[in-house]
Order: sequence, then C-alpha cells, then structure tokens
Amino acid sequence: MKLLSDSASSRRTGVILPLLLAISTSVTASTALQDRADQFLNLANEAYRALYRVNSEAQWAAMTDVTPAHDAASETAGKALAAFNGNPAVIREAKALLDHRSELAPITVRQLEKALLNAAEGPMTNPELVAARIAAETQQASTLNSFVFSLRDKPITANEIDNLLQSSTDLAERRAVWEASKQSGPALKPGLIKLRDLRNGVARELGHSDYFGLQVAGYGMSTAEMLSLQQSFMRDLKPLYLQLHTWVKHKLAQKYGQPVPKLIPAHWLNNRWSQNWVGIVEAANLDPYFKGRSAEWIVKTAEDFYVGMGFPKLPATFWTLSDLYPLKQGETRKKNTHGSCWHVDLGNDIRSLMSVEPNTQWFETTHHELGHAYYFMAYTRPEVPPLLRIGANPAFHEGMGELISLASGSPAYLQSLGILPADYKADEIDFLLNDALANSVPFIFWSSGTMTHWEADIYARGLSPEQWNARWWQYVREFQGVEPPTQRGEEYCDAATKTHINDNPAYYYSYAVATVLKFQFHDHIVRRILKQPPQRCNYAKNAEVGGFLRNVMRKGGTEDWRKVLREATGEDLSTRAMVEYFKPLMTWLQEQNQGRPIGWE
Ligand code: X8Z
Ligand code: ZN
Repeated sequence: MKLLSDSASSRRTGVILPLLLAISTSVTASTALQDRADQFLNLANEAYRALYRVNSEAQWAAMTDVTPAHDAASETAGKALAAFNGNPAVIREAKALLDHRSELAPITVRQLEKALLNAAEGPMTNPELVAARIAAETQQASTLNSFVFSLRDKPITANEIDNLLQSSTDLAERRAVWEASKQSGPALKPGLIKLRDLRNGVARELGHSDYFGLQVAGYGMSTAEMLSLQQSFMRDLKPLYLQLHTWVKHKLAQKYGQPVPKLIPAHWLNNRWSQNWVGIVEAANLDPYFKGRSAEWIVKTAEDFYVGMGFPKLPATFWTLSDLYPLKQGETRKKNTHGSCWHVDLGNDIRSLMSVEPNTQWFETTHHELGHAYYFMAYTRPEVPPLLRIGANPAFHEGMGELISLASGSPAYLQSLGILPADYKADEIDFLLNDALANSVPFIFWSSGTMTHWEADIYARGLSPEQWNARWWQYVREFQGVEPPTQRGEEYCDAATKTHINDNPAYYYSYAVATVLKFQFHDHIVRRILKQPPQRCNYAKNAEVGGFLRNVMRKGGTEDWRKVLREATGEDLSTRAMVEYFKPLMTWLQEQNQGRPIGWE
C-alpha cells in the first residue's frame, strides 16, 4: 500500500512510472497471497492447537492407565485430529499456497510445509485408511503399554529387568532375564505387520515414497541421504568402537570367567538391547551413591540444574499432572514404562511420564526428559506459531536433554551435590570410558546401525515379515558386534521389544544425530563460554550456558536446522567434536588392547 501512494507522488517522472507500476503490481499480488496465507494459517494454527490438545489428553490417559475406555477415547481423539490435519481442504490450500512459495515469507512457507507433513500422517483423502491406521496404532500401544513380562512364571517389571541385568553376575540368570525381556515381541509382531502397511499407505497418499521417507522429510532429507549420513557417523567412529568392543569383551570375559568371544553375547551386557554399555567401568558407577536418595529428589535435582543455568522453574502443573514414579505395590493400573515428555496443549501444560527410581539410569533419563520440557517452554511464545512449536529438527529436541545429561555427570557437579564424597578422586580415563560406553559410542552403532537400517528395510524396502528377526540379528552382529545367547528364529520379533519400533516409528536416527549434536554443542560451550577442558568442565549455575541454549531453543522450528546449528556453533553437522572428545581415550585403549585381535570380522 505504501509503495502505491509513493509511486503516485512520482507520477511526473515519466521514466520511473512504468517500473514502479510493475513493482507495485507484483507487491500487490504477493501481499494478497501473503494475506491469504496469513488468514489460512491463523485458522490452521488455532484448530491444530485445539485438536492437538484433545488428542494429547486422550493419549495421556491411555498411556498412563491402559483401559478399553481410554483406548476408545484415544482412538476417537486421534481421528478428530486427523479430520482436521488431513482435511482435503487443508491439503489443497497448503499446496496451492506453496506453489507460490517464493512470494511468501519464509516462516509462512515453514508452517505450510509442516501442515502438509501433519496431513500426511492422516490424509483424509482416504478416510478408511486413516481410520484403520489410527485403530491399529491404538491397539498396538495398548498391547505394548499393558504387556506383563514374567520370569519363572512370576510377573516382573521393566525396572526389575533392568536392575537384574545391572546387578546379576550369574550368566544363567542373566540369560533368563534377557529372554524374559524379549517376551513382548511375538505379542507385538502381528500389529507391527499391519502397521507397516498402514503407515506406508498414509505416507504414499500424499506422494511420499513410504513412511520412512515421510519421517526424514522433516529434516528436509531423502531416505538415501539420511542413511548415508548415518553411515558416515559409523565410519568416523568405527576405529574407536572397535577399540571399545575389544576392551569390553576382554573385561566381561574376565568378569564372567569365560573365554574371550568374537562377538559379545547380548546377555553379558546390562542393557536389554545392548544400546548403552552401562555398569562396566566400576570406578565410574554412580549407582551406590544414589542409594538413600528418593525418586522425587532425582527429579527436583534435575530441575535445579536447569534453573541454575537461568531457566525458569517448571510450571506448577508439571508436578500435579505428570506421572513420574513407578506404580506402587498393589496398584493394578498399567502404564507405559518408558520415559517421555509431553507438550499437551502446546502451551504451559507440560507433563512427563516416567518410572523414576534413584539410580544412574533414571538420573540421566530425567535430565533428558526435562530437556524436552525446557525446549517446549522456550518456544512457547507468540512469535512461534503452534505449527512450529517443534525442535529445529527432532534431533535438536533429543540432543538438549542428552547434553544436560552429559553435563550432570560431571564429577565436580556431583561432588557439589553431595552425591560423590568431597574427597572423591575422579579418574579422568574411567569417566571418559564410561561416557563413551554408557552414553555415546556403542549407542551410535545401535541407533545409526541396527535400528535405522532395520526400519529402513521394513518401510522403504518392504522386507518380508518372515525375515524380520533374521535381519534384525544380522544387523546386531554386523553393526554392533553383538550376538544373541541362542538362535532367535522368526517365532520371535526382537525388534518389536523396543518401544520406538511400535510407537515412534522411523525416528530413531534422530537419537544418533542428537548424540553427534550433543558433542558439537558441548565443544562450543566448553571452548567459547566456559573456557574449560571438554572432559573436565562444569556447567552448573552458569547462566551464560543457559542463555546460549535458550537462544537455540526459543526459535523452535522457525528456521532451518542447518542455519540454527551453523549460527550457534559456527559448524555444520559433524562428528569432529565427538571424535576429539574421546581422543585421550583412544590413545589409552590402543595401549590396553596391544596384542589383542581388534574387532570381530
Ligand atoms: O527414548 C528415549 C527417551 C525418550 S525420548 C528416554 N531415549 C532413547 C531410548 O531410550 O532408546 C533416550 C536416548 C535413546
Ligand atoms: Zn527424548
């Protein structure tokens, strides 16, 4: 409008007039288009937020108290959300506007793209397919969340399985517990077969190659690009992994009084999926120090860590509406046992679902979940429309809590809390070794390797269900260097014992990216802000670190993640920081492993 009247005042100039008219016409056109997009997005954001909330509330009830009534309500709410998100009118308008993307503001384009990704989860151009998917998702979640494991005919909880794997030194007992942890697979396999096809079906409805392709589209990447990125992580970290693998199998063979194996038997490791090699470095095992603390103390202490860095306190409703602790003796309710954090209303209703016990695993998981909570809080502001109240990408969301989990393991900080005694002498190599094993390096070969490649096979390559378990263990052997205690035939579906395979499909590479990002952010923080060595630093009570992280978080999904990363750290996505962090460990391992055959090939 302003340009038009300005051009009117220069009507006498003759030569300039046609030029100005041309400009003003295109500005009018794009202003009209931008107005149309703004109007559409005002409505779309409001409706999305309202239905997102209805759906979250219903899902929350179903996850924290599995009953037929809660399942039915969750299915209905899921359909209501899809009825809007995937509405043909929404799809049409978003596509029509995106045909003129160059004339729209970047933040408008991002919202429209996100609206289309949401639509692809439940495209109502094919309502029967969407309804079938939602019904199957609800059923699968119900089976997963209510599954009762048993050991020697007695029920055993997931926490009990983890605690036994952490403490038992009897290989027969360990094998029985490990096998018990795989009981849910056969119960989940039929639902997963159905869901594979339904998920691929919805993704294809809007032109995505398959469900894996739809998920990686959230990164602005293709399946091939994501797989090659994940392979590059493994290539960069393989020398370190081979050294760790060699060191660990010697250590465990000695512990269990066994000959040194080529591949590590899965039941020798303390994690059900060998994803994190915890509890191997005795000197860095903090579990004994958490004895006598309460689960409530764990969550409060995690909140304090964030508050100390200048983040606000969690909203009061976090404490009243979350479900943070294991079921009490005699409670018959069934709830999901994995950690999660929910932005229920895309506003201030933030809740976490956990089963916190006072041990290292839950100490770390609590810091992870609060990372999500603080990300939600940071981007809940008027400048970030509800559609973009997401991480820069999903890995950013996962990486924040992982970073704080890394920071909260610093001996100096743990001493200040009184977890470690004041006279505790931390051995740097022990801590570095534990960091690598328990939180970072084997995790890459599990997340980038086994999980990502298996899911790509089932979604993008149509792997037949008769080959699912064989392929799973082929990948565990090839990528992780781990083998099952006995043959695992197709009567099992060991992949499905992992939560995410069921309820967070084609997502797991995000945790690998998060691990790489964690070291990039850490590297930047220690060098530029703390000016401390990466392996011996303390973020506690440092508001500058908090400010740096909040700056990244407050953007939500309003900018491309590559730009956010480059602006924050000066670097593109890279394993450089991770490899450098573990350099002193690499040297130490090479000495320890001298004369030993390295690797398993
Ligand atoms: O699932 C989680 C979080 C919830 S987003 C507890 N994590 C992955 C897992 O447990 O497998 C955190 C790291 C890996
Ligand atoms: Zn998470």
